[in-house]
Amino acid sequence: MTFTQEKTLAAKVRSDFPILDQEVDEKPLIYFDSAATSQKPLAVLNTLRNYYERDNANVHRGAHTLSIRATEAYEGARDKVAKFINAASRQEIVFTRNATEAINIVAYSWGLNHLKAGDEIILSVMEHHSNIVPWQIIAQKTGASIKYVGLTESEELDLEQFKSLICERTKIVAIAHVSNTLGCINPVEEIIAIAHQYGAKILIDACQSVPHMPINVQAMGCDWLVASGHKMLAPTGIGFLYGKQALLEEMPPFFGGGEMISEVYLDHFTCGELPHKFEAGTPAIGEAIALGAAVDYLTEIGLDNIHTYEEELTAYLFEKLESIPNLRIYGPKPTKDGKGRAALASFNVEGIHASDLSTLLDREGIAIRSGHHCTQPLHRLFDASGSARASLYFYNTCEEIDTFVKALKETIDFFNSVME
Ligand code: C6P
Repeated sequence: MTFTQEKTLAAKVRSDFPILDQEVDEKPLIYFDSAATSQKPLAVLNTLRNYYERDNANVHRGAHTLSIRATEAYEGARDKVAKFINAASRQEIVFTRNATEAINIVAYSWGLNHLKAGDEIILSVMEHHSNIVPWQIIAQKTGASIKYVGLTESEELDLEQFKSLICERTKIVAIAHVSNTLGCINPVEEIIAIAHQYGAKILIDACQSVPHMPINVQAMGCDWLVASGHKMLAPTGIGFLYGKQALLEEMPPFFGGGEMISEVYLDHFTCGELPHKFEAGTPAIGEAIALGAAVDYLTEIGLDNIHTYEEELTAYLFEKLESIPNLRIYGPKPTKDGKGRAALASFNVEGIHASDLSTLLDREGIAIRSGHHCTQPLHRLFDASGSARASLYFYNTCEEIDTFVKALKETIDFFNSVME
C-alpha cells in the first residue's frame, strides 16, 4: 500500500494543529480520540481570539459598530453551515449548544406536541444516549412506545428488521448516520425514504458523519439533522439543528426568553421568526463564528478528500489490529480499501479491562477512549461493560497507527505476563 495521499493530506495540515505537536510522558502525543472531540486548527483558534480581541458584543441588539460586526459574523456563520450541508435556506439552521440539545429541541418541541398513546418511535440499539434518553422521556410523557432496530450478524443496522418494524403507527424515526461505537455507516437515504412512505418524520444524528464526509440534507431528504461543532474542528458549546423550514415553522419554541420573541405582554408573547424562535438568550457568539471558520477550513480541504484519506487510515488500522490475537473489534469489517465504515475501532482484548489498556497507552503518549462511549444498550448486547476505542481524523497518520499498534501489543503482552 502506498500512502501518497497521507503524505499530502496529514502532512499538509499537521502544522495547523499546534496541540498535536507536544509530548505526553516524554512521548510524542498520538491523539486517537477525535470521535469524542476533535482538535482545533489555528484558523479556528485565531477566529475565536480575533472575535474576542476586536468584535466582542452581543448580537441582534445594539446599533453600535461592535454589535453590528458581531451580528454579521454570527449570521455569516449560519450561512456557512447552511451551505456546508446544502440546506434550502439559512432559516433552517438553528444554533444549539451541541447535538444533544438539538435532539432535545426536536423531542420536546415536536415530539411532545405530536405523539400520543399508540404512536411509535423507532430508534436503533446503536444510538448514543443523546438519541435514546430524550425519546424515553417524551414516550413516558405522551404514552408513545419505542421500538429498537437491532443488528445483523456483521454488526450493522438490520435494515430488514427496520422494514418489519415500521408501520402506520410509526410517527418518528431517529437514527445515527455513523455509529460512534460500531463505526458503521447506516444507509440513511433508504431509511429516510421508507420512513416517509409511512408518513413518519425522520431525524438523523450526524455527529459522526458531518466532520468526515460530504452531507447534503436536501439529497438525503431528512426532516431534521443534528451535529456538534466540537467534533468538526470548532470549539465546544456550539452545534446545530437542521430542520425543514415548514416543520420548524410549525414547531413551538422549546426555550423561552430573549431573542426568540416578537412581542411580549404581561399575559402572553408572540414568537420571533426562524431561526431565532429556537435560540433563546445570548447565544455562543464567538463559538458560532469559530464554527463558521471550521466549516471554511473543512471546505477548503474538501470533505471528499478527507473521506478518501480516512478510508486509507481505516484499511491500515484494521489490517494492523486484526493481526493481534484475542482482540475483538465491534462493528462491520471495512473492505480492503477501507470503505464501508468510519476510521474508528472499538475493541476489547480477552481478559484485559479496556480502561487498563487506555491508562497504560496514555503513558506511551497515546490518547484513546475507554468506557461505554454513551452506548450502554449496545455494549450490553455484546455482554461488555465497555470497550477501548481508537478514533482517527484526517490529521492522523499511518505511522501513528504503527506506534499505537506496537504499544498496544506490548501492553497486552505485559498484562498477559502478569496474569501468567
Ligand atoms: N459522542 C463519543 O465519544 P454531544 O455530547 O451533544 O456533543 O454529542 C452527543 C453525541 C450524539 N451522537 C453521537 C453519534 C455521538 O457520537 C455523540 C457524542 C462522543 O463518542 C461523546 S460521548
